[in-house]
Amino acid sequence: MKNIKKQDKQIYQVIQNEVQRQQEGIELIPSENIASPAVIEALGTPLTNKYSEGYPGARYYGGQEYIDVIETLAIERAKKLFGVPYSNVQPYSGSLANLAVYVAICEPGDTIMGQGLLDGGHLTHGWKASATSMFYNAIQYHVKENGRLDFEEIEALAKKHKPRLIWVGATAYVREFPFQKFAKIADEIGAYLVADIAHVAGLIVAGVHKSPVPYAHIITMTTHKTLRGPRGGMILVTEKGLKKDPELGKKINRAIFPNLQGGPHDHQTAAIAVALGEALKPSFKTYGKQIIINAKTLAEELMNKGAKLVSKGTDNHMMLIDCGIGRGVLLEIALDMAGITLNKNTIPREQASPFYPSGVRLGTPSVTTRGMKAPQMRQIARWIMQVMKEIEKHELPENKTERSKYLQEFKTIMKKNKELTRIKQEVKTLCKKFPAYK
Ligand code: DSN
Repeated sequence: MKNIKKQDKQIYQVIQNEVQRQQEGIELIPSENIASPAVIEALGTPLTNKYSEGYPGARYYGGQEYIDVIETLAIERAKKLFGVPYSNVQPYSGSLANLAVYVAICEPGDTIMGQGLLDGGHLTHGWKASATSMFYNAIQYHVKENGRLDFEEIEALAKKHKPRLIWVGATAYVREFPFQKFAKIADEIGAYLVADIAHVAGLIVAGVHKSPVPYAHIITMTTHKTLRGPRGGMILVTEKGLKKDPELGKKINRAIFPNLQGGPHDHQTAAIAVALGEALKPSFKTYGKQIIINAKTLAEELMNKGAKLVSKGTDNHMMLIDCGIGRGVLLEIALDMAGITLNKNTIPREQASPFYPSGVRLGTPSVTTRGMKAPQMRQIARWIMQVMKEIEKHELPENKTERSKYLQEFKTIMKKNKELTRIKQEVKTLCKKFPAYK
């Protein structure tokens, strides 16, 4: 970063601080990962200077001879990796990929169905705060008390409301998605089944979770979660999708550009191509397997030590700890002070609110990338439980107006907590042995 250092010391210093934070801390946010140096290099190239509205071979501006090669490589690698006939690698991120699906296959006002946000679903699957529920008639399905999808409800809702589109996929769901079961319901009512595999794409590529390709018509994902690429999104159309509508690929292309986006981010496309190249290597399968081994080990150890896990474990890369009503935020803050990052999250049947929820969400994609295995997972579980003990006596005020001030005071108290300072030092020592970047 010699040029930033010379030209803009302020930004240089903050970037350095953030890189140091990533190096010295344990990242457990399950939607985050550590992109490879090659991916980061591709992001920092002059490809960012180019405008390329359109698609390879059919652009609106000149000078595309190399950009076309890059985007074609990304498209072909995505098709090969997932075994599909069609891919679009231009979505700026997952939300835009999902919005493009609506634009491609629905009319405004159509009925759609997705997993509710408080039950682990994504905003763009029709949650009330998302534009998707303003433009479409969104029906939300839920999970049962045990945290598993409620198929009786899903089937009943599908038959009653006959949605045009059914989403399968989530941001906070710890079990494997039974794509086949969803397909049976969707096929019966003639709905499009769209699998949003943002969280589990890397697990599917590694072969440790079943692929939705035989069952879904369309598949969307982000490229930066378990897939370990740069930030970005992708849309795939399956053979099943093309059978339902041979124009589906073209409709998706049109929905991304010109309906929703302008010029693609070519530096991002190059970085996605690099990441897909990495995911095509056999070593990525080993990585995906290890993510799950690590998650199961971490979950077991947390439960052995008394933590209450939603659904009593995990099938994937993440888990949800039920911390008690409204207590998730306290654990997030205290762990931050100990150099361990995760996020507060709602749990099924949430009794608090999304802003002060009862759970935390954590996962293993990043720590697995760093090379950590079972012994480190057990150590992380011990640290989490120690931090939980430190916050035992603290309570979020019931009066909502007092909460923000209380949390400021709580942060100050936690900053001075000797146990947290000690853990932070131990975390740093462990992280040195498993560098995020060498
Ligand atoms: N923000 C993502 C996550 O953390 O899961 C979902 O879009």
